[in-house]
Amino acid sequence: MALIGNKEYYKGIGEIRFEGKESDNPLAFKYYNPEHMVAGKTMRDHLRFAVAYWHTFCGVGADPFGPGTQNFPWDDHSDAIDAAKAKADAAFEFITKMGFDYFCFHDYDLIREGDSFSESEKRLTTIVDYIKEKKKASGVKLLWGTANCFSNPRYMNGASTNPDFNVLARAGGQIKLALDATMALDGENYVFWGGREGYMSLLNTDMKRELDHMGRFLATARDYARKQGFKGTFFIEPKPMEPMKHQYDFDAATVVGFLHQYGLQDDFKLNLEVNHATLASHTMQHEMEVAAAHGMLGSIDANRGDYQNGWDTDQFPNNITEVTEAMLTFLKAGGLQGGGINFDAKIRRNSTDMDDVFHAHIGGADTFARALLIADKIMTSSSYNALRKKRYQSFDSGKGKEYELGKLDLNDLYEIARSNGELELQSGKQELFENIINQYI
Ligand code: XLS
Ligand code: NI
Ligand code: NI
Repeated sequence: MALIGNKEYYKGIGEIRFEGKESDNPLAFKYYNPEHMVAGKTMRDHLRFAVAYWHTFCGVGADPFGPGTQNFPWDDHSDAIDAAKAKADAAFEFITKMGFDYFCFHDYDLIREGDSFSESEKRLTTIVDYIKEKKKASGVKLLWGTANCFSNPRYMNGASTNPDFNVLARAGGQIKLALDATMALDGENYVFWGGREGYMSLLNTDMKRELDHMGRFLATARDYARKQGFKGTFFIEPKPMEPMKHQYDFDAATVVGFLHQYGLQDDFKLNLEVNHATLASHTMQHEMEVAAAHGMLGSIDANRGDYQNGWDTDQFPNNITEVTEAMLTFLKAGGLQGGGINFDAKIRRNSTDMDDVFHAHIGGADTFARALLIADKIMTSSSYNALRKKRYQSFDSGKGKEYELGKLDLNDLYEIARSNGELELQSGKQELFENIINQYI
């Protein structure tokens, strides 16, 4: 294995390999077999797993009731650059051992922000150069980069939607640097998650003006990156709330409308996150269907919520029914457009061993792999597709077909209604559909 730094952080753990579901080795994949062909592609090419830098190498488990519980050896360095390099060594060791192809980052996951804008810029350049080398040596790629425009107190009233223009400009400066870093690392996409783009109270908010500012801001960022030759896709990651009471990128349908309103629809697609879907009172499958219906199913942030709690718990995925339903939509849509499956998930605060994060990613990858296999079986061997198609068969020929082609007006419908008389009820057969999913699991 290609370790660049000489220190090994995840001691005693080798490369995680596929051993099949009969294996009792906890540090092996049971379902994720990267080279296995499903629906014309390898699992690796379908799923394009990515590790989220922020949770896996930065998140120490702090919560509102207590400090972190993880003791990351790379955090021991007092010098920001030493700490960032050590963290990058650990990150690339982990990603390589997992056998994943991708990672994702926020600018200040890579290195601590400096005391001034120009100090931060200097630090970012230094660590990007270092990571460039790590990428080259390991073959690990960047699925997407993004900027953290939500943690620093200066963004407490928003970044591109801040009522103070100078804060908006500061965010613009930061995003320019984050785009530069993403392009320097051959990032395949760039994400905007509007963490504080929303409001705490409408009483002090001019919503229309803030939306206009956000639309213009995204266009400005796009124009800059395109001018530098960036060919990748921009993703918006919807989330309805948290940290704000209300976030403008509420859900997939809201964002699709917003992108069209501001002329961004040709450059932007969606990065959908399971726990954000559930916070918006949707299923992940719903969000994916909406995105796919508009040709905007770009990428996935994989995790799960807790159905008894109402916040973004970001747990690793393990709900096979939920993920299977999502993978049905995934296959129907022909996969993701440019993106991959990023584990935007964190281990629990009381998971404190260095191997816990391996168990977490193995479980997440196996859940997606297993769901992909099941969904493919459902699509190819069950009556699922035929049953679904049959519900719409009245549109396949005759008057239904004419209607779809736009050939009937309201008077035509009136005539058909009159001559039909009363209609027989057509069952939706939901329980049968549910049983098919269960049968193939
Ligand atoms: C937070 C978001 C965040 C984005 C990237 O809820 O999921 O982690 O994925 O800024
Ligand atoms: Ni996310
Ligand atoms: Ni999230």
